[in-house]
Amino acid sequence: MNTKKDHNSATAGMVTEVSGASYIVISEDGTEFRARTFPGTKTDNGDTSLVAVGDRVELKLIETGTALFEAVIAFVQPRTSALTRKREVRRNRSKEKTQVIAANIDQLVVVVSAYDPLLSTRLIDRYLVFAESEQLETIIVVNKMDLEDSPETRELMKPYKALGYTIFYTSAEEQRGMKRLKKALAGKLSAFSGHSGVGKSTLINQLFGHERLKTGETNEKTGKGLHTTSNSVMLLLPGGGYIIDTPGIREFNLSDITRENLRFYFKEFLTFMPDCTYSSCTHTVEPGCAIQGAVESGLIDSERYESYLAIYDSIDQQS
Ligand SMILES: Nc1nc2c(ncn2[C@@H]2O[C@H](COP(=O)(O)OP(=O)(O)OP(=O)(O)O)[C@@H](O)[C@H]2O)c(=O)[nH]1
Ligand SMILES: [Mg+2]
Ligand SMILES: [Zn+2]
Repeated sequence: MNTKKDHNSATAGMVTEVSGASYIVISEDGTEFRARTFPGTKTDNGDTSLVAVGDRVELKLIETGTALFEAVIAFVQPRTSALTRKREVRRNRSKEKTQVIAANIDQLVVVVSAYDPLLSTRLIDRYLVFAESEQLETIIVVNKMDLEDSPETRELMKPYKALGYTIFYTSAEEQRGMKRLKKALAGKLSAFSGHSGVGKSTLINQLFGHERLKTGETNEKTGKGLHTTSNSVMLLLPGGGYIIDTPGIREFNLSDITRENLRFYFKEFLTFMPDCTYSSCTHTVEPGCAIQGAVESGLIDSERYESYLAIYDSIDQQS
């Protein structure tokens, strides 16, 4: 058992759970603390969430006794990355605030299913654009392979393999491919994301070998209502590494992706772009476009290019 540190001593840790203004912080030696912020909490992270799941923080421990909190957060370390979403400011509905869903993520795990819902490469491409724009490492998990293990499924994934993305074929139902996935998650902070129903929660429960997501919502230690309204939880994997189940991409803040910078997030475009006739080429309709040329000669996958056009069209020109 871990013993609590001395009164008033400082310690460092990572936020694994957020519930309103209270946080669970796990210290480097594995001790869990209930913590809160206070007016003196310092950060250089700008005008976003003060504290988010995944944040590395410095704690100042306080006298516990019967108090609900065991520590205050003195300092929030600068974030290496932040998955964010836009939220209306409650008192001023026309205003939006950037809310951090998860900080310091090492990799995005894009989960799709081979069947039910049908595998959509358009959706994969949207996730990859987002991951590239955030400079996140990405792995793709094709789940429910027990339902549809056809050559077509692997054929659809070929362009992604060629682009260097790691792909795992799994069946959470039949526990296939789980060992390799577990290995890829070890020692990292990973965010799971994907369409509803693809099996994210089932996969995560399989990784734990028991139903962890439900128990994650109620804290075994305190047994208090503190965690019932929790909206994101980071789970420590038995083999090391943390995972977080995030909302789908519709919830993500994509406002940094514009018609002008979208081209850079299709990484196979980069080598061809300098050869376009017009330096301002949007790679949509221009004559002498090297991207369109590469698509025609099969050097760029035509489905990927279709995704580029679809995302391009979907981006509001004003934003
Ligand atoms: N056949 C089969 N069914 C699966 C597999 N993985 C999950 N399912 C089923 O798919 C359904 C959805 O799974 P969830 O794990 O809840 O999906 P999710 O991605 O967490 O969905 P949201 O929480 O809505 O985003 C459940 O009925 C699961 O039992 C699998 O590998 N094979
Ligand atoms: Mg789920
Ligand atoms: Zn072009």
